[in-house]
Amino acid sequence: MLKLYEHPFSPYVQKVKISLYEKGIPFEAEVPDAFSGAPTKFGELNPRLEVPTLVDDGFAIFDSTIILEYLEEKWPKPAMMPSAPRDRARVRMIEDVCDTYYEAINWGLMEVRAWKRVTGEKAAAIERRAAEQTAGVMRWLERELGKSQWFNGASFGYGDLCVYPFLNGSVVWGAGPKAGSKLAAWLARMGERESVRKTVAATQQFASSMDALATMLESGAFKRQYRDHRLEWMMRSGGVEVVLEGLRKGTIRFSEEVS
Ligand SMILES: N[C@@H](CCC(=O)N[C@@H](CS)C(=O)NCC(=O)O)C(=O)O
Repeated sequence: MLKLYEHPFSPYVQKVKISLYEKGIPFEAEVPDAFSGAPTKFGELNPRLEVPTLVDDGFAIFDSTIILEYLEEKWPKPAMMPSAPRDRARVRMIEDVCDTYYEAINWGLMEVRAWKRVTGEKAAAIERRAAEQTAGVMRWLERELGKSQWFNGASFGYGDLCVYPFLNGSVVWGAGPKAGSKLAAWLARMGERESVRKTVAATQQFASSMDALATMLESGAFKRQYRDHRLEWMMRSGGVEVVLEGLRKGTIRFSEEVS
């Protein structure tokens, strides 16, 4: 059986889970011991120490986009990817914006609100930047949706499962789409799908752990990964001091060096 190393909160994991459920592929899920940044057995499967990591009969694959491609190629039915080359390019662009731009906004809010990297006026200023950026990305998504019911085109698919985890992240932070908007209607349609319901239900078991995060960060149990777009987000959104403080305290890490 496929094994998915995951964390239910991870939007990248959620993309993969929605696809697995939609395709009806059985899998077992495990949260790895990976988030302190210290070397563990998990590092042999994924040197980046990231989830999702999918293991198929001893073959380990990292990165949600690569995993989704693998699933599509090995289990082509039902297809998640649209068939027309333009639509395929379009949904891949939507995925890229969500993975490398939208994700950082929700991640940054978590750094401030849950991990409590900053408080008071400094936190409020960073949150204001996040609110502006969220509104912007939602305007962009509304345009991408256009008159369609689905990001994928005529029916649900890849474009939709790539947007959902990020838009739902905004909902979790109290910044969901405006009532009555096209995006709100799309979100409601997504919420009716069993694949989405199961994926979201799995987050519940970890919901209560949110309160302890700031203390756990101080204890060294977590070393947060400030890689590429996340680092850029923190720098551009007023969090230079957050980065410097995290480096001083050793509570942040960058991408692993390949060797
Ligand atoms: N590009 C990767 C990103 C995966 C990623 O960033 N995963 C996060 C969880 S959302 C992670 O495992 N971070 C490790 C850490 O924070 O230590 C993908 O698409 O799978």
